[in-house]
Amino acid sequence: MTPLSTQARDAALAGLDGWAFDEARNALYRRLRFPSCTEAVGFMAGIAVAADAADHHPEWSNVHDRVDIWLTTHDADGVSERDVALAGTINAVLAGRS
Ligand code: HBI
Repeated sequence: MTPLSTQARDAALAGLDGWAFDEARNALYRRLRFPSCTEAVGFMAGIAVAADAADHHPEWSNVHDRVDIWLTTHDADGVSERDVALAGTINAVLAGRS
């Protein structure tokens, strides 16, 4: 799998609310906060189902009400369309919560 060019990645990011490029991890990055730890972990459980279905998985960490997410494609050694798609899924799930 091939990574997106810098130009294509920036164009994708322009359409992805809340996401940035993390140079150090060569990944799309977003930090989220939830009303509680339970809701943060519940969100992660929902995304895990979608990630398994797509066979594409986030790198993430949870501390209390905070979830940090990095999306990168190991097979491409960088950000690919699969990361853009998963970021879009995550944003859609978040939009559905409010
Ligand atoms: N998740 N983020 C990410 N990147 C991958 O390259 C990846 C994955 N999940 C599953 C997966 N690749 C598999 O297709 C391979 O590990 C076999």
